[in-house]
Amino acid sequence: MIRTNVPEQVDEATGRYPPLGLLYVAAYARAHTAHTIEVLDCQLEDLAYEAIEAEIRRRAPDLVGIQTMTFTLIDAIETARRVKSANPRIHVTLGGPHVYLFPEETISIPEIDSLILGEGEMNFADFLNAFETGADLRTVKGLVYKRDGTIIRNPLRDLVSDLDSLPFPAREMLPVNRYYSVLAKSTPITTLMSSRGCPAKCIFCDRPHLGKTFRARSPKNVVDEMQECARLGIAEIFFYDDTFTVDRERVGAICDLVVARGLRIGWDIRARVNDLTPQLLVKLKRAGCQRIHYGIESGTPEILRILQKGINLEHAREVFRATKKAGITTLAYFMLGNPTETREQIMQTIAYAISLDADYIHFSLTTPFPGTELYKRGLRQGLYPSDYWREFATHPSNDFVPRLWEEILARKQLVEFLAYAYKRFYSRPSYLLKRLFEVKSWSEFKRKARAGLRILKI
Ligand code: B12
Repeated sequence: MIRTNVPEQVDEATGRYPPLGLLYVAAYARAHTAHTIEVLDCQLEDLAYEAIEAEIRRRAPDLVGIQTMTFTLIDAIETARRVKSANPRIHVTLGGPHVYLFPEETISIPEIDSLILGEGEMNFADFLNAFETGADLRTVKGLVYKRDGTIIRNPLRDLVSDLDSLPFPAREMLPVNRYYSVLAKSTPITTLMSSRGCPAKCIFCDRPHLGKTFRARSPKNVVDEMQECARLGIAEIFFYDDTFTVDRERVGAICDLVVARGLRIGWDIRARVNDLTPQLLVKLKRAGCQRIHYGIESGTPEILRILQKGINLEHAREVFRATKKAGITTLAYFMLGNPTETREQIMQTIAYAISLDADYIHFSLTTPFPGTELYKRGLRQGLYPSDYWREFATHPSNDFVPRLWEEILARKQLVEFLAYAYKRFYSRPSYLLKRLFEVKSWSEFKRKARAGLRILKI
């Protein structure tokens, strides 16, 4: 895995979350094909490559599909190599955000036989059937493959318009009770997506494989899945929607239904401060929402404008107050080292972050990801002399280090600011005491103390 610019201590401290994309693909293939489907979470099992190879030999599949983010490309390729070493006749297909961004580069890697671009559920099921019967692969939407040394790229499929029609992710194919998060009050946890796509225009984010158009599942369908999670013994749900709250009415309806069904399960969401009202916050709390992650990103209006975040800092402060008043835990995300950002503006962001009195803060160093407007801006203005993400996708190397936005401050200074920001926030005695009094159980205490100690060592 290439190193992200999040401190190792924060990364490691966070927990283990089920691979939702794979579980969606698996559930659909199980429901719509006659194939035997298995899912292996190598991260959860902490499998070294030798162990992955042994596992492949033991399970002897005909086809292996691997989920690939740009940050996990190296691991995906090494896994593909191990699959081929176990048995060169096993077909290896890759899906996920990276392959959508760099199809030609990825399919050119010798160990990769095919790619599925975009949402994988239907494309993968069609592919499995064509693969088995020897049908013409040209009919499989979203498929990229090689034939006699030529790359063939089939047309893409439209995004799924009725998300309610998809089966729930096949969580029970993995050991449900081993997933946890340092943020959680209880375990096991799971993740859930009640919508796909995000209409916001933030320049640092790109997820074209799921689209910009917001597509939501119905409140009934979402609460049915929450109920299934409760039946599986899951204690807490992390909603991984890009923005859960785009449609306030839908959020209100989900809350009403959770209450009407008497469903008792904890959950958290990711939201934009613009979408929430005090009334909705009270409703969310009543329905079991115990934590809200807000992307604030900067404590200065100038930088927010450049990032096209579309939020107001005074309003954000009010929303934090209202969230707290409703009895919901708050988590705020900030990015340091943005275009045109000066030392003073970074200090302003850190001061603003502390003044919000959030329960948790996540600081990271701005890293332009491939496909984002931010990265394109860096290329346009000559900050990056070459398209290094495409070069990495073409020649993936373990030594690759994602670039930061070093327009004004150099990497070394930015890294120092990041450490300073974490220390300033997390080592305040008032903060530590508050956290200590909130802990409800010995296991929660152990999880949080371990994570806290790691952060203080940054
Ligand atoms: C949850 C999440 C995480 C979790 C992942 C934990 C987990 N196990 O779920 C955590 C918090 C750890 C995380 C971390 C990071 N993440 Co993240 N994350 C997400 C998020 C919000 C949701 C992922 C998800 O569940 N999607 C829902 C499912 C349904 O979609 P999906 O996974 O894409 O799967 C579909 C298709 O891609 C396809 N598919 C996927 N896999 C496969 C496999 C096969 C074989 C097939 C056929 C199809 C297929 O079919 C699926 C169903 O339609 C996405 C944004 C998004 N909306 O997707 C970002 C996203 C994936 N993350 C991203 C990034 C950049 C990161 C970090 C680098 C951030 C950082 N600075 O540290 C780290 C990297 C961590 C690492 N080293 O691996 C980028 C990836 C960009 C890229 N080019 O790869 C995204 C797209 C966000 C963004 N726009 O910037 N992330």
